[in-house]
Amino acid sequence: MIELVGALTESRTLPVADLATLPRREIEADFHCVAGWSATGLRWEGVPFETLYRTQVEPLLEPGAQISHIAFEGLDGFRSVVSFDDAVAEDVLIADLLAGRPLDSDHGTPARLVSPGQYGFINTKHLCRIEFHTAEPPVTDRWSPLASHPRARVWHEERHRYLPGRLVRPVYRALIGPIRALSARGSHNRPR
Ligand SMILES: Nc1nc2c(c(=O)[nH]1)N[C@H]1C(S)=C(S)[C@@H](COP(=O)(O)O)O[C@H]1N2
Ligand SMILES: [Mo]
Repeated sequence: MIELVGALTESRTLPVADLATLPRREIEADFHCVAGWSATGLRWEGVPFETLYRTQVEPLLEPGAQISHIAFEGLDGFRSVVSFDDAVAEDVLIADLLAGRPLDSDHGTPARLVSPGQYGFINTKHLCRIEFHTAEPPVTDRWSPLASHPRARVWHEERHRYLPGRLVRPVYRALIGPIRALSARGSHNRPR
């Protein structure tokens, strides 16, 4: 079940199985973790987030509510916040299939956010709750010097809120090796 909550006249729960009954789309995309590894040519399938929004959420909006941010929460408590414009981009999916197969426990079963234009940390796995906000909700790392970038667009290298991407690139470059080695020992963020 995925809970849909926020500036809505009523909350609702969307059974993950209903994703099969909504208009679906397949995309092939590369995936970039902010820490420097990438996976290429992944074939995701699911419901475009915009379709889910227009059909399941918009009819429930509080009168006059303008959604500016959307928070995605996973069963492990992981959370990402996405601006409305980024979330309704055409390649953003609520995906339930990877390479034609249901998502496994490493990659987000039963459903996850896939936003290939944004760094991995935006792509919340194991989705259980989507919140619709009319202003940027509090994020836990807001005042950390290493706070995540609120838009996190890969093309713009928006890694951090306060540090320019180009500046930290050499640091991440240097860390790819060690991170890969650690990941290979069993982190769920293992490169494919
Ligand atoms: N629920 C949940 N989603 C998550 C994470 C997490 O720890 N928990 N990690 C994020 C990060 S930092 C990355 S890089 C990607 C990794 O996706 P993958 O495990 O499918 O490679 O998942 C993102 N989504
Ligand atoms: Mo990541």
